[in-house]
Amino acid sequence: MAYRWKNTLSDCDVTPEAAFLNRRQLMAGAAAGIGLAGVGLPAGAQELTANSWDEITGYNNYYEFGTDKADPARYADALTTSPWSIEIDGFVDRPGTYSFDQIMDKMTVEERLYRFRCVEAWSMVVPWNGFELADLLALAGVQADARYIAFETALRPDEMPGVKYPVLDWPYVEGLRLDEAMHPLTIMATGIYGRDIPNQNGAPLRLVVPWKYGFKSIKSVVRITATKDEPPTSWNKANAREYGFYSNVNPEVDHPRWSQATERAIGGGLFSARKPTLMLNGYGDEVASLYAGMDMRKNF
Ligand SMILES: Nc1nc2c(c(=O)[nH]1)N[C@H]1C(S)=C(S)[C@@H](COP(=O)(O)O)O[C@H]1N2
Ligand SMILES: [Mo]
Repeated sequence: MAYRWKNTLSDCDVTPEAAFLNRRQLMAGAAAGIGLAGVGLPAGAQELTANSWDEITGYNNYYEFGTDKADPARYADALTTSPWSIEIDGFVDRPGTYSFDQIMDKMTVEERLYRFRCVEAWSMVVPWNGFELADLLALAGVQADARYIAFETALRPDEMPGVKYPVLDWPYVEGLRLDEAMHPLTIMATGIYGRDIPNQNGAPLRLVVPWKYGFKSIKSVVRITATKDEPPTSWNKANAREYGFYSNVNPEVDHPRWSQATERAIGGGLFSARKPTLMLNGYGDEVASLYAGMDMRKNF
């Protein structure tokens, strides 16, 4: 992998996990509740143990490269991630093509240790590096008329062996309500363990919305559009009965074909027992107010 962009850690190239963990230990001595990632570290976050680099980068969903969990790690190397640019359009003051480097010059990259819960009922804990989506949206200047943000993944048949199969209606698209997109927990991830994010995890930058099922966290984003209407989303288009627009993690609303009450924590060997799934994936204190008065069963 080319180290085209340095994330926050400088000493991580050799032993990223060790460097990260040492740093976390140092930070643990600092006053709890402030500093490090600020709002990005909810109460109890210090108790989270990150999954290993190998787990995070070896067990993936990125259907453009195949539907097996090992396919992205096998095939995503073919994706050209440099140069990269994002088209930002729709209801914004400064629409246009923003190069990845141009964006990174302006953004503040920080560490965010987040729970990650796939709708398939497995989970990991990932030490992302990234910046707040709100800061990128501010660069483009979202207009008062906008109510949603739509996202699109690159579509490169020459580089993506999976897109010859009509598993989804390519390109992969996703969307958030504007207030969800602007929430400080919502980031664009550019790294993991202080290293550039690997292709299989969505290089060079992907959305991460930690209180929603993993499929909302769209990878390798090439277009961001501010819209008035709720944008179409890939899994909803594929099966509207099973996958809604909101897709908030909710142990009380089962998938039509399986329970969402518990999850299988990837890794951990003997200790990889199922654990209870938390409402809004444990981020309720931060985001429950976004859904006040909304029926989470209807708006699943
Ligand atoms: N473009 C694109 N983005 C995607 C997907 C995909 O297939 N294509 N899979 C989603 C799903 S179902 C999950 S669980 C997460 C997986 O992210 P990870 O491989 O980094 O764990 O990516 C999401 N983003
Ligand atoms: Mo997923």
